[in-house]
Amino acid sequence: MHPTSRRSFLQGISLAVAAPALSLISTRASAAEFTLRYANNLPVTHPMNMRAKEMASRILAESKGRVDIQVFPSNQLGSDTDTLSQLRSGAVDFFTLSPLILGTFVPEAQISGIGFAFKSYDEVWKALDGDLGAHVRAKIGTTSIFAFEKIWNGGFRQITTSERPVAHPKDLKGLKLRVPPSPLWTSMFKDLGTSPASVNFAEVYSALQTHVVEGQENPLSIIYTAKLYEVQKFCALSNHMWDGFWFLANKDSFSRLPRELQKIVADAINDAGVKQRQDVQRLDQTLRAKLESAGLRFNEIDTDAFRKQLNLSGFYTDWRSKFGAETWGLLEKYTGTLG
Ligand code: X2X
Repeated sequence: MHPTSRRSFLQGISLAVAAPALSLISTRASAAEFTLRYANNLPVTHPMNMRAKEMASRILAESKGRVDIQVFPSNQLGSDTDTLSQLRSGAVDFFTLSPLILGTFVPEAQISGIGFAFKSYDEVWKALDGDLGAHVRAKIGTTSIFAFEKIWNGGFRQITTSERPVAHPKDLKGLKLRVPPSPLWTSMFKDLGTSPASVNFAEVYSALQTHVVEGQENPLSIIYTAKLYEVQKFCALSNHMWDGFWFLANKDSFSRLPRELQKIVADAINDAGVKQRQDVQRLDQTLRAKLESAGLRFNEIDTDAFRKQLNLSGFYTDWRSKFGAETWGLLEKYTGTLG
């Protein structure tokens, strides 16, 4: 195809379709000895992708052009569920995924998502850089994939809705709420009284826009960069759970790199993750004002009532017995007694 006609052809189709085509063009142009594909679910403007871009440049420079990490944002290679399968088979080399969605493959990974467990980022990083994170990474490492040491930041999650504000568990009764595909998410929001629907992130904007669901929950940095405020009216500052992204790799793909290149890649990924944590933390503090001026209305919640509801429903006792005393104990080592 002639370059000009290709361009006008691309203009005629949606960006979501055009973007992978453009990325594939750059794959073919790569002169590197090792070309590896990194997929994620977030928009290019999110700190995850800004740091990933910087990380890929560093890897290209430090490897003297031998390793080219190609970044595919916004679920260009498929939904999270699809991409996890591709990562397991090696069709995708790297993927950042919520520990809770990874829970569909490695159940123990969900432990960091227990509702109202972490009270601060300080607690989160101590636990995930400490024994809790090591325990989860060891479980992941028994499969065809592994997680790099430093988990990336999703953030503390907040509930948004289109029809009514949420301040108390009674406001959630019967609410059609989108949750990511993960047993823990569904269980928690069932226990909080909603009617949860598992929807991959790739479909969330349109599910909200067409009112297939009435609400969703995500950190402010994602509500902002994915423009969810365009299709939601209210935001409850619930901080009901912290979520992150394990930076995952397919073991066979990674082991094809010579040792010295493995080190360059791992160091750059972990360093980028630590910087990305701070970026998201900073955004958490500034985005409320921006979202308010975009029309989103904020309120606080009655946190004790939410915790009480989860206690009464048996959420903590059920999940404690599912995870077992060892894994649960590693969480409580950092959060104090839960439930
Ligand atoms: O799917 C979501 O809501 C997101 C983007 O926060 C996750 O990756 C879990």
